[in-house]
Amino acid sequence: GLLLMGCGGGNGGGSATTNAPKGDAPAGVQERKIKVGIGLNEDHPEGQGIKKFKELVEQKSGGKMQVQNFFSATLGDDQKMTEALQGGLQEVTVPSTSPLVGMIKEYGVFDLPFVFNTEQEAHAVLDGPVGQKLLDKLPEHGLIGLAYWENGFRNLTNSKRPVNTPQDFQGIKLRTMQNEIHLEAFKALGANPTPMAFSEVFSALEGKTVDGQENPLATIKSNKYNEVQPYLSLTKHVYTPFVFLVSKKFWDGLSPEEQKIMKEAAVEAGKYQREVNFKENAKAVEDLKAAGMKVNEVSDENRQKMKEAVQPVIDKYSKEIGEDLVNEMMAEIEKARKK
Ligand code: KDG
Repeated sequence: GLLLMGCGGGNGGGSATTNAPKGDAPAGVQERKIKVGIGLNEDHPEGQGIKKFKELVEQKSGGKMQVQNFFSATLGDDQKMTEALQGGLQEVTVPSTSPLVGMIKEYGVFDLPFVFNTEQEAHAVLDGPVGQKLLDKLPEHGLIGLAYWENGFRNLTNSKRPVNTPQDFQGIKLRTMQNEIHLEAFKALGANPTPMAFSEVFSALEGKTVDGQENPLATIKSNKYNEVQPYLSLTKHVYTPFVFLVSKKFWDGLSPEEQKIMKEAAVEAGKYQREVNFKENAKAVEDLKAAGMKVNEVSDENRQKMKEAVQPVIDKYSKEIGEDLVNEMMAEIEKARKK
């Protein structure tokens, strides 16, 4: 399970710094090598998050636990890295939850379109009992989930036209993540979606294999999609998170002290990562406009019409995922809205 046992009260040499001699490591901490891989690059808030994770783990372990970060899918895409964790060939990855849905259908709650209105609502669900229930499903698949990080609200870019209404999706060839709810939702809107691993997206856009893609602003900016996509439409059609995954094979070999260091670092770096993401998002639209993109807002009325177009998909997948879980999530969102 995810509970950290035997941590006792103190954390030994918890005040050790990165440069501390290895002898100062807290009790129960050995030399460890931790390979962390993500699909995004090091400027992206997720990249900054794993840099923070490295700093924290090395600090808390007195330099004994060494983290090596790999950006831009150099170790592979989300699915491949997740499999590498299951096989014990890689220690950590922080993928979108969406490609995990083929393995654990309940993660599909985060793929239902037009469910969250704000980041705060999403955080309340992710950091509450629904989020924990989903993390608890990972160990039987050889994975340990330590925290949710933020990817965020996804927006549409394309080379055809500004998208304001459901009709505007008509015929747009769209890359989606490898997730059937996304595929079905974009089909319902009249687009022509095709699933593709993240690392292939830029060249697919550049070579016009697809007309568009959808991702949070920070990704559109850090991956320079503005160079190959003239239109950005602020559809905010779905909020998808990242989940911080550790190989269970690796985790089970760690001492309780080492597990505590990993867990604390993943949670602390996650808080930092959400802040970086928030700041990045706040200025991304201006930056992308300055880089030449034509940006359009989508009115509440048109967002509502888009939601109506995908409602059959929401209904279908709410049943498949399990209506109890979906209802529990909706109740959590309502609670967060009243705050
Ligand atoms: O590092 C995460 C990326 O690999 C990926 O999850 C980004 O949202 C993403 C996408 O569109 O594939």
